Amino acid sequence: MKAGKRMKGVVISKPIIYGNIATELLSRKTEHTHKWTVFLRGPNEQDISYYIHKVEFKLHETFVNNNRACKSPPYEVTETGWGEFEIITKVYFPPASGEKPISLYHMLKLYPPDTPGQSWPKGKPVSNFFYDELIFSEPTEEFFAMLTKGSGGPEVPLASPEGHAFSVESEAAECKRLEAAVRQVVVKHDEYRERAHAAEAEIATLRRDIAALESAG
Ligand code: SLL
Repeated sequence: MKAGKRMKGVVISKPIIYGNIATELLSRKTEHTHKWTVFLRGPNEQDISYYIHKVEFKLHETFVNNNRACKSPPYEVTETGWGEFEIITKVYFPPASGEKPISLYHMLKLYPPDTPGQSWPKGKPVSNFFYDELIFSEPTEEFFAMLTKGSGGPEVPLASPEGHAFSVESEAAECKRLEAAVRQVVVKHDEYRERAHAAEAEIATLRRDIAALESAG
């Protein structure tokens, strides 16, 4: 289908969460060590299928039928396996959108982070997922209508209740942390510049002393 007229100057962004959770298999019948799920979803668990045509998850070649397609939600694949690898998640949009598919790259994580002195509780799931935004620049009129239909609810939760890692509140907290880090960098930068000036002045004095000693000798 040929895509229709594009809307000049319009940009729409859609929040998403993608990544994986994994749990260690405590009783093993094969060489498989973990059960995992890789997923793409809305940050508020909301329906995102109204602007998505299909999602493909490309797994490692060691998996049977390693290209898994989901034509409807949930956009996820659950498997068991023994190793970590990069999963390519290809998101397709409706034909009327005229949009090319978008590829997201995710490293499947099975093992908990190294925390010296602390052991990871047996059976506790490991998770590795990210907040991102799909940006649609100058969508077609048809796609604009789909993108703005939605479910009407908030796309990103305001606060972070249990299980919601990403919210307007956590974004504001992250901004504050980044601002504090920038302020610290500026302070350190000034401090090092002053030290460099002092060292340069000292070098100049020492050079003068050497020159004076040499001419005296
Ligand atoms: C590694 N480079 O060596 C990675 C590859 C591949 C993981 C990991 C297959 C499971 C099955 C599976 O888990 N592959 O046999 O169905 O760690």
